[in-house]
Amino acid sequence: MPVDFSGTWNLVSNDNFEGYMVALGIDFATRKIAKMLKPQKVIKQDGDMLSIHTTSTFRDYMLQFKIGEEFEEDNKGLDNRKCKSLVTWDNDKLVCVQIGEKKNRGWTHWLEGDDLHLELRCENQVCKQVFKRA
Ligand code: VLZ
Repeated sequence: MPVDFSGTWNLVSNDNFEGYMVALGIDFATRKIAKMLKPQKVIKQDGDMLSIHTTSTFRDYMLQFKIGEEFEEDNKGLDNRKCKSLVTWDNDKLVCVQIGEKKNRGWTHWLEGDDLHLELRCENQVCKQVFKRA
């Protein structure tokens, strides 16, 4: 296992979350609330098993998966579109491909110094988030 993402992480920057939400078709009122949020991620990594719990004052999103094994993702509370998701290692980066209605959908996590980085992709939009340990 090249990297351990386990820990509690607080959002410190969020570049183009608006564009990402527009690409996902999130409505205006929800976007207005969501872009003010400072979500926290609680990540538990145990071998190939991962859980990523994103929490905020508005909505939470829980993801559990095994690296290398495709799973159904419901995106409940986000855009609610189901997709087939697969998370794999690309060197020290954890890459998720979310196959479904939206083109080029997925995300990548990696560590840089003490920070957790996340790139969220949908269609032609890229959101870049940085988290620091709580
Ligand atoms: O993260 O796909 O860490 O799922 C934002 C919740 C959660 C706030 C964003 C409410 C999840 C938003 C991003 C309302 C529209 C994501 C993955 C990588 C794990």
